[in-house]
Amino acid sequence: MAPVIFITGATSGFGAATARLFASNGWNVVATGRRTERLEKLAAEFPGQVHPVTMDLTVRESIEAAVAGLPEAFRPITCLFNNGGLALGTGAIPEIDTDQWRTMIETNVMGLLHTTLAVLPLLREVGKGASIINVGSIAQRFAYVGGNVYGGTKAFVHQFSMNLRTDLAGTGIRITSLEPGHAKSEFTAVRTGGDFEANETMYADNDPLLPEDIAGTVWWLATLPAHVNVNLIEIMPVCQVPSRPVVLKRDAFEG
Ligand code: NDP
Ligand code: 8X3
Repeated sequence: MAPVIFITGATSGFGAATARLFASNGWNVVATGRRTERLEKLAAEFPGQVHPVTMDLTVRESIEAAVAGLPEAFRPITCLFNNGGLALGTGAIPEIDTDQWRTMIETNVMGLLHTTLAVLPLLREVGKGASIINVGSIAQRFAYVGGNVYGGTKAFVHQFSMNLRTDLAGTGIRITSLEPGHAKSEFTAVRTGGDFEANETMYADNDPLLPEDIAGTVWWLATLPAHVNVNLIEIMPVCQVPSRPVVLKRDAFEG
């Protein structure tokens, strides 16, 4: 039977590129997300190889139903790509919307947890060589104005990945926290509430990571020899440069 990758957020960006790469290389793909039409289009590109499932990460029952309903050929899950997620809003505290905070936490944190729990029994059946790849972000380590809760959810992903390795010791399942920087997808359109022009501008005069770069990294991770675990990968485009913390002048302080 073909190995299977279970992908959250397969309707766009990293998830869609990863689905295409794995399906092109003979894997069976469980492609999940809320936008059913996009999933069906993806499935039509690879007849019989992509199982599209409409699934909302913020609804636990939706995740459990997706896993329970998997056809036999899509049950030996060798890789779980916990990728679905989002940032909402760019405001600094306190200029924020707490509903956006809740959505980010329910999606990036609770959605990832519930998916992991639901898929775990199938990963354990595969055992040695199986892997979980969790998408964090450089926002978990590098602070920026407006990154507040988004960065917090990704810090959760980082530490949860490390803790999960400890809990699953002896199962043979590898776990990686994959932490990308500036990458072109629909991320900025979602963050700005649907501003696709802002999305284009963000990447117009620079060379960001592309979804295919992330897909290639996921492929490398999933196909490493079974005894190798990469704990974390922080990956940026060459055009993105880490910088040191800022120092405020005295007159920048209130009062
Ligand atoms: P996209 O917006 O292009 O893709 C996000 C995916 O997440 C979509 O497929 C979307 O599917 C899915 N998703 C969002 N909310 C839900 C939900 N409630 N239920 C199910 N699926 C959901 O962005 P990216 O490809 O860039 O994002 C993928 C991951 O990478 C995210 O976790 C993001 O935080 C992270 N990331 C992105 C970076 C970037 O610069 N682009 C850098 C570092 C990390 P649908 O809307 O159909 O449900
Ligand atoms: C997305 C990267 O730095 O725009 O996770 O938040 S960043």
